[in-house]
Amino acid sequence: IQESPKAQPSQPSSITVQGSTYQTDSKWFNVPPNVLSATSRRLHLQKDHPIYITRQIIEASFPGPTFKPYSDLSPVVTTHQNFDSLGFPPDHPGRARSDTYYINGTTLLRTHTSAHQADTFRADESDGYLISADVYRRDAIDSSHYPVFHQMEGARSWDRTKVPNGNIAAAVLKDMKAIPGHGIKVEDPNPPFHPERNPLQEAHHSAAESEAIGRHLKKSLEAMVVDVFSRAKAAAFKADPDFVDEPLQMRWVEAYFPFTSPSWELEVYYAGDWLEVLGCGVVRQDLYINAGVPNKLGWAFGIGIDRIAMLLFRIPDIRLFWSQDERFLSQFAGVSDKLDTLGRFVPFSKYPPSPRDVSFWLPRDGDFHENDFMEIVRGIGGDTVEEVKMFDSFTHPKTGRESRAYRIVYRSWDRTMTGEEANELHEKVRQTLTQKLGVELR
Ligand code: FA5
Ligand code: MG
Repeated sequence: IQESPKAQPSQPSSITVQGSTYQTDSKWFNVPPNVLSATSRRLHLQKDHPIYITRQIIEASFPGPTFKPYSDLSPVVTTHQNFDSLGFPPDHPGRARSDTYYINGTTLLRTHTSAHQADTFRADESDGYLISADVYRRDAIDSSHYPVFHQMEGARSWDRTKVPNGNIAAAVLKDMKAIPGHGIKVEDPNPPFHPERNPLQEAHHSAAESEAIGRHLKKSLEAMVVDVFSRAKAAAFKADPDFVDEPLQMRWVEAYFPFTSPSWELEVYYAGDWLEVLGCGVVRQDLYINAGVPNKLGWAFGIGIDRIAMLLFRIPDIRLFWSQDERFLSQFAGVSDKLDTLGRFVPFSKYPPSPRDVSFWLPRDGDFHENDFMEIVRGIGGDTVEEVKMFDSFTHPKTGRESRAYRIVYRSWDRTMTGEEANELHEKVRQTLTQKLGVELR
């Protein structure tokens, strides 16, 4: 059978996720088999898995009854839940099929736990919530990015009609006293809000209210990261009393999200680089208004659980979480029931990498999305692909065509790969690129 260029992976007419069946639509469906099968793994619910343990530890910083935990919401949501309810404009790039896994035109695999914000603000009467879940994104391939990962959404609200004298700022600052302090200097050169980059929601919040909520938010999240690090340090000392750790370094960076303002991201210094661990901000008042609770206001955050787990256990590569190898899983046995037995991950010896390069001319119609390329590589190489990186690109001065060169590093975590095996995978990648993306190999 001859495959037509850019043909989609053979498409089932319906798929079943967590026991529910959904009709697919040939214009939108783009979920490859490896991603679809990951919907049943639910690592955040698998006792003693490092993602589960990390969830437990983060949840300990946001205890009940103030925060109500949820961890069993289906990954299949509507475009309304994932985007519209949060104020994403119709042309937002995150909606593109190059970035998001669609089942049909109105149904997708959630790209973030924020997809449940609007519903939870509407249904939940408590002062706060935590939502842990698997999320799905077409994205780059390297040691901290994987198409399936885990997030925890947290939100904390105050009700104007329920605080003394309706004074939100005072109530928030009073509640802030309950958050453990720390002596660590955090880089935060950002003003509490900025008229263009990070505006105060003037129609709804006073400067004092927004500032108090922002301070409560940052203090809560810093306390959580400090707690994670002190547990990681204790684990390391147990393993090696001479252990000397790098001091914890954190910094706040201004950010933009359609559903918070002002907004920030928190970065932690890890393995020689700043690693973004979460996004957060003061909730857009429209969300509360649309949820029928206009008197509430507060903050929300979304944290990458996998990234925190990497910091906690010093796990060097995000693919390891998907390993079913006993040498990996047995290292965490029993920890969920006794968090103080937490140990540090002992990496199994690294196998040699097999880097292979591929260079090609982009299609003449200019229709090339890097994530399509990433997915083909992942679809063929699976978890043996460690990293895909562009190392050269240029435009031909006469023809105007663009050429790209990528390095693909093949390396398994559980076994030695032969050079031949890498060659075979790479050859298959090269062929598939021409068939499916219409590129011309060089
Ligand atoms: C969001 O997803 C927002 N929903 C976060 C948010 C929630 C903001 C509530 C405001 C209020 P972002 O795309 O930056 O934001 O992702 C949040 C975190 O998920 C990142 O900081 C990172 O830790 C993690 N993350 C993002 N992409 C990946 C990936 N491909 N693999 C692993 N972790 C990832
Ligand atoms: Mg981000």
